Amino acid sequence: MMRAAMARRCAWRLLELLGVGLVACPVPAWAQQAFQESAGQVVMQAESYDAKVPRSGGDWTRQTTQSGASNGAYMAALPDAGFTLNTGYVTGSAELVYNVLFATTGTYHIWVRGIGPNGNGDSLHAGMDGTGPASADRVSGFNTSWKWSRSTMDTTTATIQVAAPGLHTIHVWVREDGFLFDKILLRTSSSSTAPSGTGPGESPRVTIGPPPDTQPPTGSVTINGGASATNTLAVTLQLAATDDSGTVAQMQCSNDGVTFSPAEPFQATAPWTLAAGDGTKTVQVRFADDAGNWSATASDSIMVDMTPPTVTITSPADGAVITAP
Ligand SMILES: [Ca+2]
Ligand SMILES: [Ca+2]
Ligand SMILES: [Ca+2]
Repeated sequence: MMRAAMARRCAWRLLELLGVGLVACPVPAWAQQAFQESAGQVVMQAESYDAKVPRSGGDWTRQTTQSGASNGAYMAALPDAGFTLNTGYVTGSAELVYNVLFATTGTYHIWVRGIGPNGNGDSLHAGMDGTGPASADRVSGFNTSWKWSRSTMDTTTATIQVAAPGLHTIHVWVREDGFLFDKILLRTSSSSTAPSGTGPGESPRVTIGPPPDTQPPTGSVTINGGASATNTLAVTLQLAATDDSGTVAQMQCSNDGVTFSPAEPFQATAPWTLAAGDGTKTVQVRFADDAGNWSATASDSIMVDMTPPTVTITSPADGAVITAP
């Protein structure tokens, strides 16, 4: 799986290097790889993005011509055609996405290394989990040589809140085209001392499996193909169930909804014995996926009538003597 993911990343990079008009890398429902935050810090090369989304005619383009970039490469907001977007950038500006596995929660200070070639190309927006909070927008304070900045055009420095550990996405959007974005560093330290030079090395990447399956299957049961009545307690159950991410592995049946049969492998049809006696009988069934999540019960009912009809002759009356005409 990891090799496939790496191959896919490489294929995207190759397309980009070949100058093919790169389409948005699909953002997976769960990330296969992520940068690993540790000790309250995570560092990403701008060019090590996990996904890239061009918007409004602009895009982030990998370049190597400007000397002094960390890792020899950076992402340029191009074309430099006078684009500026102060609000609505989440859906209106070209975007870079970084998967990060956070272990440490709290406030992170955002440091960006970049170049603003001119006053109309020296800012960007940052955010987390697909949102652009006001605390991280309008990051600025760059000049015409590589510089780390966490300043914003507002009264505060750039921060985001990581409320829960686990996988999050860090986002960067174009605010002004022409900006050269080299590296991003997030740290819980509020120190005003910028990283020196090209800053610390890029954080390691870790592979993350899919999230655990917590959603039980949903299913249904039909007795004797939906017949309304039967004259025997031996019936056949038709069963159907699906699961969101796993497979339907087991099932249990019950005549009272309290005591269930031992769990058995799921099957589409199964013999079953109804509770003794005539009357309406209900069978309840529940299903489990291969992660052991049991569903709510599904049910079906059938009328049981095992008593043969009684034949009573009312005419001619009992004892009557019929004489041939
Ligand atoms: Ca510009
Ligand atoms: Ca770089
Ligand atoms: Ca499931």
